[in-house]
Amino acid sequence: MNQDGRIEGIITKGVGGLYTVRISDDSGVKKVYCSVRGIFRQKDFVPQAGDTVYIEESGDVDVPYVISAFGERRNSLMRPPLANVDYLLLTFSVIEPVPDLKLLDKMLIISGVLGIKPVIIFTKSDLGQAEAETLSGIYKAAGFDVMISSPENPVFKETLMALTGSGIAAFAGPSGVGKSSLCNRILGTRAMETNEISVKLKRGRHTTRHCELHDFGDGFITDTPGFTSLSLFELGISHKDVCKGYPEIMKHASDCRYDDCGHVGEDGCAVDEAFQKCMIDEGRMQRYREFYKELYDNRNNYKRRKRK
Ligand SMILES: Nc1nc2c(ncn2[C@@H]2O[C@H](COP(=O)(O)OP(=O)(O)OP(=O)(O)O)[C@@H](O)[C@H]2O)c(=O)[nH]1
Ligand SMILES: [Mg+2]
Ligand SMILES: [Zn+2]
Repeated sequence: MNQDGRIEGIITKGVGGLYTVRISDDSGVKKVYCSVRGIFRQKDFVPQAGDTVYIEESGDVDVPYVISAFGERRNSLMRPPLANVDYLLLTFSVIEPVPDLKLLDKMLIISGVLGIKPVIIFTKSDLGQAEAETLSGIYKAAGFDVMISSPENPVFKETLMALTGSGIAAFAGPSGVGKSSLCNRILGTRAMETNEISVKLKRGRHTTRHCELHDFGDGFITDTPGFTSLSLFELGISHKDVCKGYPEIMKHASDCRYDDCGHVGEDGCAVDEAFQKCMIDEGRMQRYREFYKELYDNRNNYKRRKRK
């Protein structure tokens, strides 16, 4: 408890304006239900799982506490909807659904911009061992931590725990890739309903709708709802930030002739030179250039519209 009588906690789940907050006091760790003071609703501020909060007794038997203050956020994500994320477990199946590498690269850019450590997990290697190995090779060579998972050889709890330490780790990725299945195995529960894919829709009935932080080692892990689209422009990401998702490009950037080189065909570009020598994967390079050009054009169109 703080001097002013407030108790510090962390939101582990929020549904319909009611929040579960994990607190620890002399009697140990417990989870309590909380509402949130009206002032935060008026400000259009949306509390998220992962938020540090300060709570007070409300006097209401059904919802015994109220959140009266929030700690500063290190970061906040819309997809998945979470705050203070330390690790994103970017989960993509190698087959069914086929991996959307543009989405994966966008998530890597966002991780880089927000200072979140990404860990890539390619699932369903039982359906495509060769595909899993190819993809894993590409992303490992780029400089990322990559794991391969199948029902027979899932990602081990201990391996993941050693990586994520005391932080907040969140699964993220498209629907139907196996996030909930893996989360259940790691936590040893059936807490997350999994999504049995219907053959026709290739979408399941038990698609995840909420985030909920579960104790994991000294930190937390959460399953999250799947998503299929993401706009870097709408998230305010600049063309200059795209390289933050491409460590293999950043590695060469300091050798480019111009300090502000965009690595999109300039003279004396050391990244292009490395690419010509096959030191950078072709697909990754193409996606980098596509995002860079798209964001550069969007910015200029936006400026032009503002001038009118
Ligand atoms: N063959 C195979 N199937 C898997 C694997 N992992 C999960 N599945 C199946 O894929 C389907 C979707 O799994 P979920 O865990 O519900 O997927 P999800 O990513 O949580 O989906 P959303 O909640 O909609 O985002 C289920 O039928 C799982 O049994 C895997 O490694 N191999
Ligand atoms: Mg799920
Ligand atoms: Zn360059």
